[in-house]
Amino acid sequence: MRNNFTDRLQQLQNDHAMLTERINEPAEEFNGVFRRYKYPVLTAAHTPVFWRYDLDQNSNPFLMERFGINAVFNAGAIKFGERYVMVARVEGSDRKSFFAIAESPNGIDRFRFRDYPVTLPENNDPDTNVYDMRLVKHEDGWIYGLFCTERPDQASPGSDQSAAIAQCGIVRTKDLEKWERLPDLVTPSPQQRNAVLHPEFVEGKYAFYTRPQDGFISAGSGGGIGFGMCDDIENAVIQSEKVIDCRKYHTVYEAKNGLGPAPIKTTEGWLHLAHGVRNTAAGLRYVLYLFMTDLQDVSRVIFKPGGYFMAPEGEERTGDVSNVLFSNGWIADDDGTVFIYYASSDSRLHVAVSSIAQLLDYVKQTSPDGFRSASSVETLTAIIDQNKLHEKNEHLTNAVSSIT
Ligand code: M1P
Repeated sequence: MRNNFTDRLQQLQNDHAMLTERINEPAEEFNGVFRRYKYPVLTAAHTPVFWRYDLDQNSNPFLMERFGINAVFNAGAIKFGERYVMVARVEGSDRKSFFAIAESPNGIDRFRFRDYPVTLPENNDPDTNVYDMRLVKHEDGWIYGLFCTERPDQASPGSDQSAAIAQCGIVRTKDLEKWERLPDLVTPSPQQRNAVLHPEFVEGKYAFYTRPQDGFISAGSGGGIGFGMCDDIENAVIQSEKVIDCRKYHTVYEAKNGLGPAPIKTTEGWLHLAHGVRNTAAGLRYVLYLFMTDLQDVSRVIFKPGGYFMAPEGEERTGDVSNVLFSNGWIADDDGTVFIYYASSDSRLHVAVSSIAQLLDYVKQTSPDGFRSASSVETLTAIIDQNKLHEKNEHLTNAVSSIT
């Protein structure tokens, strides 16, 4: 028995070390916009062995898990000094999520969890479940974390144990160690998920992207990416939300949508990454899309390519909630590299790498959604015409140069 315990523990520790020290490799496939990486950057198996097991043979003679981790997904991300840091959503086997910080030296591999998860301060209304933190370094000097706090819906009949209210919780920190909890964001909407803080003041106010929604799951009469402002982040009340990117019939964001991470500022506008949801016979399908807003009027969409930017592929398509890609974290490095952290099927976290130049090219040069099949054919015909003309010109140039 003794050997068995020791051997198994050694094996667990070796496996964990191999996983967390493994060098990631770029995937072969490249679409010109981003490149996926072969291995997920964080999974349940990345959580420390000493989180999951009691390592004392006397109290755990069978070396069994004492704390099950179901999934690691939907992480906020930030560059902190030279480290690439994620605040991941870790979900236990009891379905409760919590936040834990993992850090990497290069943004693509060797993410390691800190020894302890984040002990999140609470306000007077305790959170039942917390998830999907958006991290943003605001120009006021604080790093803010906006997340979803979920509590039971007291107004619903007692027989319905799934009725919940989602609201936006707010914490802030300077060092990613000590967190200060602020009152939850107040908006006109009965439900609030996917709220994001804009990194700069707008007209001297704090600006938020929101997602007005009637129900916990369903957008109802609401939905769309909203925008609102408030004077005081320590008591954040948004009096009115305007929808800046709405749901639309027969698009990839027909059922609902929500902003991902805080936008990235470029010389040409603010780049936004969002998720769009549509309903299918196989259930909801979540994909990622990009758009850009104006530098002066941050709530004005100036470019929005049609369709999705990224959709679940291969193994990404299966997991706890299958057919889902979700992102609430990306990091723009000083050299223009962009690390996009996305989760697949509410189960694991991946990285895809792009650059500001590629993302700008993509948002500016990809045709917008024409909302009808005929308009898709028009767009495609124009591309084919242009390529045929280009081919003809190449032939002519080659013919002329072979004569001269
Ligand atoms: O299960 C898919 C996603 O569902 C929710 O997102 P949304 O509010 O847009 O429907 C969130 O619970 C998210 O965490 C989850 O990944």
